Amino acid sequence: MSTIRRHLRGEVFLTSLPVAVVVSVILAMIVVCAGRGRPCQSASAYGKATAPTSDVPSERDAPEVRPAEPRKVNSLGMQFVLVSPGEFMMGSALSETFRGDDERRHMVKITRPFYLAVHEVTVGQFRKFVEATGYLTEAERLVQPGDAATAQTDPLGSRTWRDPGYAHDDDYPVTHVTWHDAQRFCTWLQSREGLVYRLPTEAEWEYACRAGTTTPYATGDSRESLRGSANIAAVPVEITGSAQWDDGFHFAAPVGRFAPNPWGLCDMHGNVWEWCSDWYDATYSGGTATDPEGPASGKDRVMRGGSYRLSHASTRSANRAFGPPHHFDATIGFRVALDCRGGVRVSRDGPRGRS
Ligand SMILES: [Ca+2]
Ligand SMILES: [Ca+2]
Repeated sequence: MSTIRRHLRGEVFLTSLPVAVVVSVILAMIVVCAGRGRPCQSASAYGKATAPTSDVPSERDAPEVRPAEPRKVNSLGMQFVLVSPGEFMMGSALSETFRGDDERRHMVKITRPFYLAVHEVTVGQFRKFVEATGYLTEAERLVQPGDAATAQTDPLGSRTWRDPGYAHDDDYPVTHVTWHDAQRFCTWLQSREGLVYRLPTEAEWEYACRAGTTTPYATGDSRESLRGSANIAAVPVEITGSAQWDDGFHFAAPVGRFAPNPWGLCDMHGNVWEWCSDWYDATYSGGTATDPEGPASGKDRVMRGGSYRLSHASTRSANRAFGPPHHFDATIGFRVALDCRGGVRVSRDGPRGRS
């Protein structure tokens, strides 16, 4: 189909890299399937995993976070901005370039304020979680050093958050984390601070990404508008017909290296994909247009924002991607939301705010 051809022609191309790295990236591209670069790697490539449940706390109350402060910093040093209620047009206009069929434009109301992390969760923050709990990510439990099968599937994808396959430090976004891993991090943070940490819903994510804008990107209409605001992939002029993109990073960049959006959030466009709490549904069904939370069940979880491995097409505010909740690779991370309301409801899937 045309969308797949578009992806193979133009979505990813990293230049000025060692041959081995380029080969690795091309192999990685093969496992990124569907129209606009959706990392929907099948479960079979990594084997099956079951969501760990041993450290899920039981239901209990938590102190209320009053949404009075426009910014907060938690005990890990994570910065948050207050996202106020409002309404916006979710999805994309029919005329939007690179638009997907699952981006039906519709009004969404966000009635509850929440805090959203300024940055993607970093390696250093995730390390504190691991050191405190002894947690092993699903990638660590599945990936065996020298495992020929996983190495052939995706040389970078078969690594773990400890060694993502490129130079990094604690300020880089954590990668190779599954949706389950992200939930465990939220559960731990909730236990540590007695506050409701969770993944943002898909609607909350797009609302915050747009930050009041209606253009394909919070920065404007074009790839050029993203300059200085997003870490995306270089795309050669022979593919796009326009100038090659160079933002200084072939792989992930330390969080916050690029300019924030109008609401103070960094890397909503690009750097690493971000898991959302919702099950994916192509029609946005399963919820009303007021504080929608997605379908009650499903096969894949939503991820948003594109990554350093894909072009501007995948980092559009409305672009939707998805993958099995046990999927991981070198381009997937997450950011967390903090509820403004008291009370914690913990399910097998992780913490959610009380309605
Ligand atoms: Ca880049
Ligand atoms: Ca991102």
